[in-house]
Amino acid sequence: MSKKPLNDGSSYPDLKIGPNKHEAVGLPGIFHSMEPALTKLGPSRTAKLLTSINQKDGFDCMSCAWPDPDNRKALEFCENGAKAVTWEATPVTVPTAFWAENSLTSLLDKSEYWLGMQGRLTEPVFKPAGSDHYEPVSWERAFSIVAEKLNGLDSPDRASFYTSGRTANETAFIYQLFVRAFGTNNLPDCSNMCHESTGTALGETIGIGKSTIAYDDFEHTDLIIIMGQNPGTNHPRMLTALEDAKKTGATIVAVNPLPEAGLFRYKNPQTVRGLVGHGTPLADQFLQIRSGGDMALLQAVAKRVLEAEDRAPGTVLDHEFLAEYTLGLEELKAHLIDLDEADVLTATGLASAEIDELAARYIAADRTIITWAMGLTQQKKAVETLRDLINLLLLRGNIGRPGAGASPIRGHSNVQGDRTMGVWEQMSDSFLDALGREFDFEPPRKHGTDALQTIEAMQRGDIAVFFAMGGNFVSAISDTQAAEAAMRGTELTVQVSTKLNRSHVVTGEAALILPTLGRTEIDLQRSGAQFVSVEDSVCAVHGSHGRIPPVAPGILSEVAIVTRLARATLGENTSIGWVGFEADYDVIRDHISRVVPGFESFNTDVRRKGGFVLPNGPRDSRTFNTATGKAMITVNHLEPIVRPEGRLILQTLRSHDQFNTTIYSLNDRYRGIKNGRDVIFVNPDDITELGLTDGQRVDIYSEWPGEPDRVLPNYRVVTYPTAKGCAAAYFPEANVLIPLASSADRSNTPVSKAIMVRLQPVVALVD
Ligand SMILES: Nc1nc2c(c(=O)[nH]1)N[C@H]1C(S)=C(S)[C@@H](COP(=O)(O)OP(=O)(O)OC[C@H]3O[C@@H](n4cnc5c(=O)[nH]c(N)nc54)[C@H](O)[C@@H]3O)O[C@H]1N2
Ligand SMILES: Nc1nc2c(c(=O)[nH]1)N[C@H]1C(S)=C(S)[C@@H](COP(=O)(O)OP(=O)(O)OC[C@H]3O[C@@H](n4cnc5c(=O)[nH]c(N)nc54)[C@H](O)[C@@H]3O)O[C@H]1N2
Ligand SMILES: [Mo]
Repeated sequence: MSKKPLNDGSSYPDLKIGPNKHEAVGLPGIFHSMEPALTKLGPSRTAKLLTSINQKDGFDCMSCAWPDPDNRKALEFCENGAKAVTWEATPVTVPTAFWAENSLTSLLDKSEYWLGMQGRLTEPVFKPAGSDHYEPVSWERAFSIVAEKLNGLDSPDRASFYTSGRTANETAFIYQLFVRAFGTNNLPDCSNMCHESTGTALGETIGIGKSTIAYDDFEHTDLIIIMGQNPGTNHPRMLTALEDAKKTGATIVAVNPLPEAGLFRYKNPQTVRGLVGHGTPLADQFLQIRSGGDMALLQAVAKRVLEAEDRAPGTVLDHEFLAEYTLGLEELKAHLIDLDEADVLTATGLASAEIDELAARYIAADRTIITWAMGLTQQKKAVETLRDLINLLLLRGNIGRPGAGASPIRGHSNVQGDRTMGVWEQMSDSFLDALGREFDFEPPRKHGTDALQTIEAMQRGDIAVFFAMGGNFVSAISDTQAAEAAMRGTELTVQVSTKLNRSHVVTGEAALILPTLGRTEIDLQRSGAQFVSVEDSVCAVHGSHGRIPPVAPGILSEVAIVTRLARATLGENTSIGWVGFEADYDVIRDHISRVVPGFESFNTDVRRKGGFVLPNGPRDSRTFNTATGKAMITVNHLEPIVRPEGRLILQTLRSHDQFNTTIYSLNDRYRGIKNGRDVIFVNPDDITELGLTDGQRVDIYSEWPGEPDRVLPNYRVVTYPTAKGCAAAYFPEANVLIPLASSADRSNTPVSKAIMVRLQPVVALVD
């Protein structure tokens, strides 16, 4: 079995633990963000990059899907955006000699951090079956290798085409077109591991799996409830929106097992007060919930809202809204009468008074927004939890009016747009009809495999070719060892990437790496410099224009890679004009305008400063495109997580210095971690109860019925104010602990936030 990156403990001899922080950004934030840029890029390239990020004529920051305000500041980026940009725009490249010098076997021992630090990929490389080395190949040869393999399959369903959410709209559209013209719906994506639960829950309750708010709504709201989200690290520019909301009088409530720095106080580096003062206090109430307890909390608040209405009829519920736009209120009332407060307290770890306070805030607020991210979506009961979240909003008509709404905060910068463009294994018939009409072919109708199903299909030998448009699938998916074994069982793996990662090292029999341009770079085609577009968390679509010259000659854009692969695979005689797509991305946008609703004047709208906002039924007109035409209030059965004696509920999360599987540095500043990642954060009472001590080294075991225990060896116990009974460790390392079978009901997202573990001491005290 191959060695895992970054988890053998001894790789971090300089690990240091300090106190966790209660405030985010300010001077250290800016300093940390400028430092890597200045040292690697030089001042003039840095200035060009940093003044283009998220500007109306610049490129879209690839660090998250947080929207841009209409009124942009001169520097519209955060520390972590600057890290993402400089990581991509580094002038360091992987030299040709690298491939001869480094065998795949030797690269298996390298960490994600090391792999990423080798620099940008600049030439296509091929690993033939039986060889332990990649070797440079021409682009033409690379495409013919893939095309021959694809065309030799006995069914198109034996190939799978993954997408990571950085891919722009134009690329995503022609990529799914190619995949469907080839004949399969096998289009797994990172969203399967991310906000899939959101899409499932919102689709069936309000008819669209997207946010029902606009950026401005933060300025018009009374109450913002932030659930299962760490904006200080993962969406830092959201802190500015929260700060602005505070100024207009909004109250903020945070629900999280961890006291994340950004939830409490924000020192805005764009303001004098933020630079030299104490910053702005954010959360007015912090509910330190147990992992997986949100469904119980949401039901308990809804029950209190209904009880308040009983006490003062006609004053609490939005009766007009409920009568006109929803179905299911009576069933919910009947269901919640039986909600057992003792179950709620066990599941949440909260006191009744804390829940009373939240309910009182919710009832007092005329307008409420609830935002959420992975703390809610990567749970076994994620879909039900989000259905309960929608119930709570519907009770007081908090959807489809200013300052109110449901707001999933997306992860990857264009993960939402990729879905809009058809990257999904289960696109609707109406989309497939429109696609088939536009390009004169019959798209396949059988649903494809999602991310977990792809690994399972590989295990059965059903997938022979795995093609990835970006990302780092073997590292990002759960059950690392099973996933790696499955990937090795394929015949050909192909990665379109900017930089090296684990997925280039754990390959099928044969493997290809196709280097591509990043979003920061100028993309010159026959008709001139091209731009692409992205959709943010609040459904705004805008252009992204590369600003610096490509890091090396000969790297193709993602669009060029798709069109050339399509021509090599499908032949020149298809009715689809691939050559024209590559020459001029406007041609692609014209096709999109006839296939995807909301994009009718795409080429005009995207050229408007700031872009355009897509139509959204619930937000715009309280139109709910569900099976019944109404917003659905639903009944969801609570199944609190039972924690056996001596076990902890482990969540896997991001450090401040990583982007998913990309590790920028070994520090996690807000949580007090320096020079290492092999730490498990545990509540001090649990440390005592388990007979452990702070600083002790433990092996982390996860248990799954009928399977041998999985283990993550040699982690340092760190005393941390997490909720009692809950622990935390970093992903992707901790993915070894999550069984493939552990996935959310119905959305099939890996349960990355609630893994039952036991800790076994390995050595007495170190340091
Ligand atoms: N700098 C940076 N930015 C990023 C990313 C990155 O890796 N680095 N990743 C991008 C991507 S793809 C995504 S999806 C987003 C992710 O953004 P987040 O969802 O903020 O990311 P996580 O680190 O997974 O943090 C999950 C949060 O949920 C909390 N949590 C865990 N379990 C529970 C629970 O049961 N209930 C509640 N209420 N809270 C819980 C955790 O304590 C943590 O604060 O960020 C995007 N932006
Ligand atoms: N245990 C656990 N597992 C998780 C999560 C968790 O919270 N816990 N979070 C899940 C979530 S929310 C997500 S979104 C997934 C992320 O899964 P992925 O999207 O697959 O992973 P990333 O780490 O974002 O991918 C990084 C790689 O993308 C490539 N890349 C970067 N920029 C570009 C570009 O412009 N073009 C191309 N073609 N390639 C590029 C680089 O080679 C880089 O190494 O992970 C999931 N896995
Ligand atoms: Mo994500």
